[in-house]
Amino acid sequence: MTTRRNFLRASGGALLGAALVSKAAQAGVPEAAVQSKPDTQPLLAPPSGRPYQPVVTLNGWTLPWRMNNGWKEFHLVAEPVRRQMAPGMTAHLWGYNGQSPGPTIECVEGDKLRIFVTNKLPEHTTIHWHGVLLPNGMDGVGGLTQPQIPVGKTYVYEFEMKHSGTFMYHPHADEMVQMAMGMMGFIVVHPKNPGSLRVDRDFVFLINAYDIEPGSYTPKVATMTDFNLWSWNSRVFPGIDHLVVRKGERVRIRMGNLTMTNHPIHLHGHNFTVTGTDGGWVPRSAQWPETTVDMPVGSLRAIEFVADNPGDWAFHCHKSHHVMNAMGHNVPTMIGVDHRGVAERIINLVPDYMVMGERGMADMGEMEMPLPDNTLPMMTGAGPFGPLEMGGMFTVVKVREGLAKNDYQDPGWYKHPQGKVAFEWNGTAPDAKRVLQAADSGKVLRARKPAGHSSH
Ligand SMILES: [Cu+2]
Repeated sequence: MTTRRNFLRASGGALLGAALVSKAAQAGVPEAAVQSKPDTQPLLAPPSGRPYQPVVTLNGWTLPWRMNNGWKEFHLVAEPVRRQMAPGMTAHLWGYNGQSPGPTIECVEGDKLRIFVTNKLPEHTTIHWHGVLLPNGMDGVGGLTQPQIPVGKTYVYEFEMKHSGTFMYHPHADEMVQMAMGMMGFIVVHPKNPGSLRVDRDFVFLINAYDIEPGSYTPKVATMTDFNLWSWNSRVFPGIDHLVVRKGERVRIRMGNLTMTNHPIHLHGHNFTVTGTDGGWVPRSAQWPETTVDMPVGSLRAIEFVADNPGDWAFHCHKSHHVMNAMGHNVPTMIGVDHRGVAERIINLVPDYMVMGERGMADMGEMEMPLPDNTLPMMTGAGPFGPLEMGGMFTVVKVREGLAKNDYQDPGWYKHPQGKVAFEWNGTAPDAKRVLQAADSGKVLRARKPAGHSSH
């Protein structure tokens, strides 16, 4: 006689059997997805597991997973990669699954993660899960909590994601070299309740920096502070994609800093609050308005704002040397130095000789200078009104009316309403008394910066 109780027991047994079969069938390591493009990839809506609102990884992508008996299984492959940092310049870096940074890992509070890590680098490595609260032996500190993963081997990390939030992963083995080579990735743990902490658009990127001689491909790994490429997700202006948002939407931008210095990240046209760090979410009562958030080294910040002001809003690091590309450094300050005459005499001897900088360096933004292979102009980019004169950690938040819900396509430059753009005054102006007379200004301004400065 089949009672309900017996039936349940029997079907339970059958389920267990089926599970065992599938576990055996799936005992292998999941295939490692690879990304070859440096463009921002479309959102990865979760095909399995708990629902959530996916994030947009700026110039990056999210790693697909497979479910296996209640575990979310991911496969990261540490390997040498080629990363286009902006059109015209490619770096030879180390990363994960074809790119630097590696793919974003997205999961949900309460998920059990099994992450396979295969080492295809020429030296050993580990992965540390920065900010994630997990068992000590899963923390990925080479020598301290595990042996380093030897070349060619695969290790497995297993832990439960106990808290939602904003985290990152990076090696804790030969760190100076491996981080200088670009090994890092983002982790987003979504809240169990998809309605809580909800925003309309959620962007993520890591702040990193490289020292790559113009004309070469591989970063100098011993550089301590004097980097020449200040990047977001291993991209520099004009290679960083724009952040496209619809007017009225609530926007979150999550950033992590894995460089050797702090970065004051500034947004124009809006104020925001810091709503989260790698330590968790900030209670509303502890939030205050800002337009710049200082990103300490080894930290993550989530900022949120309502995009209520349409336009093309600059979004950048406020250290002026970090919105420049390579070659911007050992240039003496020539402002106020009159080259006329001298230049003509040198040109007679050296036909390509070029004078720059006596009226500031704005000219460089529009000059087409011959560059060595594989480098980028120091100040570059074109906007609707002229040269942007930028590099490094600079992009644009484009706030537009009436975009579709998940439309991230570049809408082009902002069309300003009539009479709402700064304009030239064509009337008469009172004669302004100049503080410095021309004869004195040269004396006052003839300054020369020391070469090889290292404190920025
Ligand atoms: Cu900076």
